[in-house]
Amino acid sequence: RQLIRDLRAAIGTPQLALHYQALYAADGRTLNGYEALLRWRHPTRGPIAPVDFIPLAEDSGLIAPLGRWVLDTACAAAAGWPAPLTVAVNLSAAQFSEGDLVEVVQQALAASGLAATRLEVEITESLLLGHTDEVTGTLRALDALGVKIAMDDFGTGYSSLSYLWRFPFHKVKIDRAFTLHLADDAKVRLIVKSIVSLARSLGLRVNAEGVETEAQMRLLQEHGCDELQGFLLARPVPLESLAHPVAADA
Ligand code: G
Ligand code: G
Ligand code: MN
Ligand code: NA
Repeated sequence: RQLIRDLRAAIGTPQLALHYQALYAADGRTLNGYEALLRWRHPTRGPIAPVDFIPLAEDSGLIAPLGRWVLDTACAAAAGWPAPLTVAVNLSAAQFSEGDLVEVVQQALAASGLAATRLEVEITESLLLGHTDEVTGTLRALDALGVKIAMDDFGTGYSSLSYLWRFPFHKVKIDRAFTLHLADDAKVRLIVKSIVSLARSLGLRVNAEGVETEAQMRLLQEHGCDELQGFLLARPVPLESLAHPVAADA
């Protein structure tokens, strides 16, 4: 398809860029780091959302070079931020099937000089479904390097509880569907309370996604979430637009 050819040609050009969305501590002020989010501005079609082109990349084998570019670019960006700010990168299932993901991550870290502990990878529950064996070894190897592993979109997938037990997660990201209904649905508040309590007892940190209102932020703080992310606090922006705190001597 033409779009696949266009995507292949776009890798490494300004058409493809990472935007960065700030992740804040529960106080809503202390910056923890950023999530890198891929953006494609097609020369004639304009912006195309990741949900529309990532599947194309996965089916066409382009996800390997694209995923490598994302990791290289995100690590290089984060190496320019003051420590201990982190960068979170989303991974897709096809990247685990390539078999060389650990090497790709190591190369991105080595080339950028970023400490492994400042890189976080985000994977979804659905990614783990049916891929458990090949993913287990890879996640253990990433964990051994010091890379942090977050479960993205938590609570919307399948069989999430056994995944928390079987894989070396450091963080769960509560899906924004929960945040959306937090203020008007007592059941949702109970679910969030249970997720936080479960994560706590397993030693995991809890991020809440999709924070759009002050009321949501307050409830998430009251429920003991460790990290907040959402348009209320920051939208994803290009690297040049980040206003993170500079090191004291800079
Ligand atoms: O930024 P936006 O809401 O459009 O992202 C939509 C989806 O695309 C999210 O689920 C996000 O995880 C995914 N996504 C964004 N950037 C990347 C990326 O670099 N790699 C992969 N595999 N998924 C991404
Ligand atoms: O699936 P994942 O969590 O990686 O998706 C991240 C996506 O969520 C990004 O595309 C980002 O643009 C989007 N996002 C981040 N914060 C908010 C928010 O407060 N509201 C909504 N609707 N989307 C958000
Ligand atoms: Mn994510
Ligand atoms: Na998510």
